[in-house]
Amino acid sequence: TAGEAVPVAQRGSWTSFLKSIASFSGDLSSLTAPPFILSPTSLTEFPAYWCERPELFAAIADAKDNEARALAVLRWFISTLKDQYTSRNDSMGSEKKPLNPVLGELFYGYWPDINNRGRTTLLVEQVSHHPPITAYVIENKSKGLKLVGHNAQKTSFSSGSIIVRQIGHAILTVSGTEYLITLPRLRIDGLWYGSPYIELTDTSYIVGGGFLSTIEYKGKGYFSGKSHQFKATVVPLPGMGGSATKEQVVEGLWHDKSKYTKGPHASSSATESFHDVASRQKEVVTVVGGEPDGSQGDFETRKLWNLVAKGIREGDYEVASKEKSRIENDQRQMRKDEAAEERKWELKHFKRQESDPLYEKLGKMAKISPPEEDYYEFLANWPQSLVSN
Ligand code: HCR
Repeated sequence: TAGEAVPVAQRGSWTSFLKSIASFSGDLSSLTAPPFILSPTSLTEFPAYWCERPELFAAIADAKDNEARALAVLRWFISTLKDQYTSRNDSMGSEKKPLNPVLGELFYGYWPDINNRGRTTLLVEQVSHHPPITAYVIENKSKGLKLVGHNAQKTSFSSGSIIVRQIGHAILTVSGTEYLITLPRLRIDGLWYGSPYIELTDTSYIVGGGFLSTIEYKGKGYFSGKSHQFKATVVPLPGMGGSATKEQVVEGLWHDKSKYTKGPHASSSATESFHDVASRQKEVVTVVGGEPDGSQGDFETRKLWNLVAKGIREGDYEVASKEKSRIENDQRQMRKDEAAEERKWELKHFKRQESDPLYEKLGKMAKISPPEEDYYEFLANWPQSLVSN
């Protein structure tokens, strides 16, 4: 039946929410949804998912050659998918609708240096409200690793599911060598029952350092009868002097285990394991305020949404929606004032650039479309509180 997981009193509003999604194209995040599906977390916190296994990120820097590094990048990337796309199901019972960040919203944090893996810092800024675009940087300075990216979504509705095309890309720099990372497409299923979950579809790429990884995503009933399947093919790029001449293939479940199925590591009778996500606990980021004394400023996500999040967590939706309206009205007023004074909101940490030469160069090697994308250049201005902590 419709809305099995929907509280009886909210079934009507859930049905009308689904109807509005079905007849809607554009910015889903701005639609009002019934309380049971609201998450107390803003989208500006999501880039932390890129590094909840900080030792796998650090391991990229320790790889001995280009080929080992390509595999280390792939292993780290695959390890982030469980956190990116299934963690709300684990913590809240289903995928929920995140808080829609305001322009200029900020999120700062770090993962401590443990066992010589180095300290990793995270900085996020909401660089656009309409459409929502989030820019981020994650850096492990002592290992020479930096990930800079931005993220937006284009949503559509197709046979009962929401299809989310991710716009944007990330560039990973490993001591001067760059890797372009593109993002998978999402299908949100389970809407009818009121318990949405994500399946990844299509293909994403990692290209750089002389290698190309092509990652194909499939749901139930394709490569096997299980959800969250992937197949990644790693090949040396022509003319890049890669040591391996043959392709390597890794197959498995991105939220669980995967193994080599082709290439030198798969040659023994018992194929070697590539990765087991659950073998390690994930490490949640430690949040740090960006003010000089380490406290949070008014635009820092946990302070900004504090009362809304509390209302959602405690089931006090009246407080939550009153506070949410207050934040939205403040924003509208700020935009009006800016227009009246003929000025524009200034980003704090990023500068938008029309095109990204690295995306174009690396994307061409893998025939990635679109051939061009804009990007947000990080201004290298980490808050002092984060660097010295
Ligand atoms: C689609 C989504 C907002 C975007 C979220 C993204 C794509 C953001 C970047 C992260 O790296 C990964 C990520 C994971 C989330 O699964 C995805 C969200 C899932 C739902 C949300 C919609 C805007 C809300 C739809 C409303 C439904 C759940 C009722």
